[in-house]
Amino acid sequence: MQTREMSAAAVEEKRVFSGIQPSGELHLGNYLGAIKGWVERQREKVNFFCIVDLHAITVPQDPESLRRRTRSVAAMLLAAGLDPDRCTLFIQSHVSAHAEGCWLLNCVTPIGWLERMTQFKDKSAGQERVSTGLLGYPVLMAADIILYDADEVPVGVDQKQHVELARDIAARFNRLYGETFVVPEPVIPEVGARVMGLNDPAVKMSKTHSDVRGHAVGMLDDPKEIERSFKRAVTDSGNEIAFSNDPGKAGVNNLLGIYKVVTGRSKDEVERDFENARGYGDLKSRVAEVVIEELRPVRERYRRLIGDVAELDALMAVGAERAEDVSGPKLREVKDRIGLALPRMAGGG
Ligand code: ATP
Ligand code: LTN
Repeated sequence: MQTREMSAAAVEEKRVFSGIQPSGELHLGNYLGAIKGWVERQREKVNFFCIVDLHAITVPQDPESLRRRTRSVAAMLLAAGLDPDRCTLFIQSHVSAHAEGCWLLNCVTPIGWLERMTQFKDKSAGQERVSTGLLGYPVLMAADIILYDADEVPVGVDQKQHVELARDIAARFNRLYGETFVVPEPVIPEVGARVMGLNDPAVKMSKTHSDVRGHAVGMLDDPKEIERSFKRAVTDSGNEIAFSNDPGKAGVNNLLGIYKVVTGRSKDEVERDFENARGYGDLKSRVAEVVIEELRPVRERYRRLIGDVAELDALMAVGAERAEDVSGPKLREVKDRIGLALPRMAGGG
């Protein structure tokens, strides 16, 4: 069981919460920036990982494909190495405390805090209709995190501002109603924090652009496709293979960054690996090779898991129950603090 009561030793352990949207095909950026780190963390911390389908519906979704992708992400996370015996993996909409907690936190969150969020500005720009849910997105995210008293929130750098907002909301609630929530910390991986598009290294690799040819490497792409994507990757007209902050060298920097996270080597070791490389062509095929080998077992496990929907659904049900065991009592505490939780009469009176 993944609760703090698990054992005396676990009491001292940090609690971790993170989430991923079932909003498109997962790509190498999601894998290196988030999922791989989650898999590594589960050895040492108490972890909650959530497939955030309620976040996905802040923008229009086709119901059937949302359902299919939610299962697909569950299978992908398990295939990548999340172990239900070591972490609590669940689907957000299975645990009603998230939506309910979001409402309670909405009522202590100034609207100006939300209007300032860069993701809101980006996603709402140029849209004719923007849902209230899109504005409230970070409040739901704060509920996700603080209902579990999470100490750490591993996210890509693009989500740091949202975790900081969750800190502000937790601190504000604590000030208004007394110590209730742990104030969480964002944890940003050093490299892999931002994997860039292969077609345009100035733009982060993202699900939103993954149908653009050559932009993303899908976690389920077969070796031939992966090789093709890397061959087409945009670089520069030079020939120096080294890490660099020069925007003109962003393509090579991105390729080296990917190689570094996959192999777990240091920057020096990576540069040494390419000392005798024969130009960018060689760099691209060696990066493709390590990515292909990294994703091969994930793809194979995924195929087995997605073939057994009943087993997958059963695993998600177990995750939801465990998540409820933690977030349910917290939600009751919050309602009590606010003055909502009058005892309910037996017999529905
Ligand atoms: P969207 O295009 O819908 O914004 P996304 O591809 O950015 O989606 P999310 O579901 O928002 O993916 O992110 C899931 C996790 O993957 C988050 O922790 C996020 O920071 C991380 N992540 C997403 N894209 C990248 C990337 N290019 N590099 C590193 N990490 C990333
Ligand atoms: N907004 C995040 C997903 C997300 C999340 C969370 C991450 C929803 N709730 C709680 C960490 C903790 C994203 O789009 N990557």
